[in-house]
Amino acid sequence: MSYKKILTIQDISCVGQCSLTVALPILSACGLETCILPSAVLSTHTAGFSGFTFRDLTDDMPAIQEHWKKENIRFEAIYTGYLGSIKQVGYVRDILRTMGTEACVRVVDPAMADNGKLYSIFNTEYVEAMRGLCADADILVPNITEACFLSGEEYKETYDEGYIRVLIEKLLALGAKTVVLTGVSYEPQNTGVVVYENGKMDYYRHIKLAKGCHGTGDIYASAFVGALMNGKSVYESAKIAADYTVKCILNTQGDADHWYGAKFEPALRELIDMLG
Ligand code: PXL
Repeated sequence: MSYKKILTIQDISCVGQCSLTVALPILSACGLETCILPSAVLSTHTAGFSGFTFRDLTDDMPAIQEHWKKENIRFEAIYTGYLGSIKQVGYVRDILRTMGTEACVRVVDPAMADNGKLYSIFNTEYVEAMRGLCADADILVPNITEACFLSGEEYKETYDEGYIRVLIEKLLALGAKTVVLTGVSYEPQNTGVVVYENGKMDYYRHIKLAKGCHGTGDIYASAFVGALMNGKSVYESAKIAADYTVKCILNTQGDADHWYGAKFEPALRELIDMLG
């Protein structure tokens, strides 16, 4: 595989095993030169810690982008996650449109919600801005909650394939070309990923662990991009990312002190092995 330079745009939560502190090591382990554009710097993530600091880096973005343009820097993939503000979503859309190589793959994880709820700093205006971002995505990687907010469909705990089909169709209508929908569970003991690509919908089913972990959406999306940029198909990448995420949750289960994230580092070797 050729050496690839990719860009990921998401926050630095200094403590909490999510966003860039997860994406950077995972993507590097996958053999990719990983450039970063921090959307914000927080002392911790926002899910469970109280009193976290938040420095929004929106206003730094245009100058950073201008400098990269002057230096003729372009990326073979751009992967976006948790962003800092509505204004920033506009800057990120411009980066997606202008900073890729000709073959650039644009992966958008609309990281803004889980378990039926928006993360604490976001509101309906932010959801509207994220709908716009979907139009610039080659591949959209939402969880079910995010898919509901983006599509305007009601969030449900139990559902059938018809409901998932409607979610996917509405996400495609927003402009995403390919959708990888995570956390799709048709039965209590299993969950899985629905991959919609080129008019075809596939499902990869895997075990559902009793208790999930915070940050697994970021682990999943990072491993997905890592596999994809190693030449795996969208479906194969979705499967590798799911298997890796399950291993990370298994590593963490039973450790009550580790409530804030998943122990993804000990399983990196297995992820590298899965890439072959
Ligand atoms: O994992 C998603 C995420 C990323 N970054 C920050 C978060 C969260 C989820 O709560 O708070 C700052």
